[in-house]
Amino acid sequence: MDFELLKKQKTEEINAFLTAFLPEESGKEAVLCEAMKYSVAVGGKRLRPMILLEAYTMFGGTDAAAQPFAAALEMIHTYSLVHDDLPAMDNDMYRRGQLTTHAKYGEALGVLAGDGLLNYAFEVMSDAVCEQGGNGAKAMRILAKAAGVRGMIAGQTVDLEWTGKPQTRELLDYINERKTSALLCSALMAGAALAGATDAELSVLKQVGNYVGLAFQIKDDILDVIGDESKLGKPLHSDEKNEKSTYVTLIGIDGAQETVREFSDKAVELLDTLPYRNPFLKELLLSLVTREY
Ligand code: GRG
Repeated sequence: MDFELLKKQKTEEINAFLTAFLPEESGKEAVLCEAMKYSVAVGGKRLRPMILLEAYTMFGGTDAAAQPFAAALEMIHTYSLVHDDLPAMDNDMYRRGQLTTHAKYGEALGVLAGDGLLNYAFEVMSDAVCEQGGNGAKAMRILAKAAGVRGMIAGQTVDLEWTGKPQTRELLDYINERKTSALLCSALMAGAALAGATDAELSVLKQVGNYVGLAFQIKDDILDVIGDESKLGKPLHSDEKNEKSTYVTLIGIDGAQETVREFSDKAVELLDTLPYRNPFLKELLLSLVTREY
């Protein structure tokens, strides 16, 4: 089947189980569940859950055991976007073509919906660990560390601290490896771990994810300058507005494009050293370089 069609079908499958894992809008806290659902349902490419599920398949997984972890990862990713959009951080009003959560529900619910998504992700994963056993605890540990204080939250902290100040490439890589690569690495690693991959294989996937994440972030920075707002679903020039250094400000658009290609080639080269194949996953990782949103 054609790659784009297959991707669309897989996205729809993810959307269906993701919605099913979210808390029902009931009780006096219904508005919290509504804001959580809104944050997730407004769109998104579902890349991280898709990568997790594809890594699971690549290493021999055949059942639905990876779904709670894929859903939890998208909840964690969504919480990070919801909090990143808050007035205290980037203060953005639009994302995924819709009002951001705080713009629609107010700042307090923006904070709480993000908190809710992060916490619920761990409820969903710990339920799966208790009910399914297997390698679930290992997968949950991988995801927790990637999202945590030495991972994504560290990247965001250092990013905010250095906003408005000139950055070196080394510092930018430090930020990008944590803010962006960490979750993408964890998607590959958690999926593979659930299917029983060895620590040596997980270490290769970590390097693959790192390159994919760096390429993905630099592409994001390029799109923020020369992308199409209607495709991106958010205004351009947010990095300029927030006085952020990026690969584009450091080495220009052409240099940044070249670096995206270089990192993406390295990712695929490393993926090919593994003894298993998943052509869809490979194409998905390659497609991140040419993406327009
Ligand atoms: C608030 C702890 C905390 C972290 C926030 C995710 C993040 C860190 C900031 C958002 C801004 C940003 C540039 C993040 C880097 C990762 C990235 C490019 C996210 C967007 O991911 P996509 O393109 O988004 O997969 P969709 O909407 O498709 O899910």
